[in-house]
Amino acid sequence: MRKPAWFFAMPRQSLLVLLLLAATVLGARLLGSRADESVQSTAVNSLPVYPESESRSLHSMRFVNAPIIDGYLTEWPRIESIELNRNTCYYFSGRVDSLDDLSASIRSGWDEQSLYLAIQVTDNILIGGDSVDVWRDDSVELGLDGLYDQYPWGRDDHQYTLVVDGRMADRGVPTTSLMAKVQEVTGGYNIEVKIPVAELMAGTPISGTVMGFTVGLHDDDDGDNWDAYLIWEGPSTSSTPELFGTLLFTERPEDRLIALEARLIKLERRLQELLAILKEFEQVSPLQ
Ligand SMILES: [Ca+2]
Ligand SMILES: [Ca+2]
Ligand SMILES: [Ca+2]
Ligand SMILES: [Ca+2]
Repeated sequence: MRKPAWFFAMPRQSLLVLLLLAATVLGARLLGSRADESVQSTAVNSLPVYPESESRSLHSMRFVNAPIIDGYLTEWPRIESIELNRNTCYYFSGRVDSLDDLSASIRSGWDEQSLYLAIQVTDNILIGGDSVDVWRDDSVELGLDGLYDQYPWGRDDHQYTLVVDGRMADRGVPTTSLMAKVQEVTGGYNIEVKIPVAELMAGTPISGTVMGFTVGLHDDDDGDNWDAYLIWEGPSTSSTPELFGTLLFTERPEDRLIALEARLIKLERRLQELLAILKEFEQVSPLQ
């Protein structure tokens, strides 16, 4: 690549100062990150490592390795979960005979690109595909207020429906934005879903990001319309984000360390690139 004239005209001292400045800026950014890490570590450490889900909030755990979206949940750690049933829900309609009839366990994880959910639904009779409307069959609804602004109609707001037969919708309209897989199991079905962060917020989440969140469960045991509907937090999964619970993005200190190491490797590569440029400059332009 040809270098501009000013590059050759630049005295060696100035060039070294420039490189030093670049290294200082990169170092400062890294140290800043470390400072942030320290503050955030304190926040994380003040929480139990894997607490039971408290009312109205679920901790979403940072994943170093993204789960494979195949409906099998064996790679998911035993992290905090929401236990959703007729006794724990905020809203309930219809008839639920027992926990075997309708209940669910929900876990969540995240990385910089995606939000992940593992949903294990207990439902003794599975009905999918007999109704056109996704909410009239066995299905899970995820209500998300990505910006946590408690306004329900922004681009950050979604009501994703995942049906036992694999259909996916956003506010009842079929969507291809998600990656999800359903596996029927004895006594119910499991769903593994990956939601692009870009659907929910600008930029990337960090430990400490908060989103409005709730989960709904529809049960159909005899075809036609649903028989029961329950919601974790709020009377609706689409229009009442002010009554949603929250999803709290967090990470374990050991995962934070792995992420920091990856950033250090990146920084080292960038410094190597700068040094290579300096070496090339010295070879091309004799310095005073
Ligand atoms: Ca999996
Ligand atoms: Ca919103
Ligand atoms: Ca059912
Ligand atoms: Ca139905």
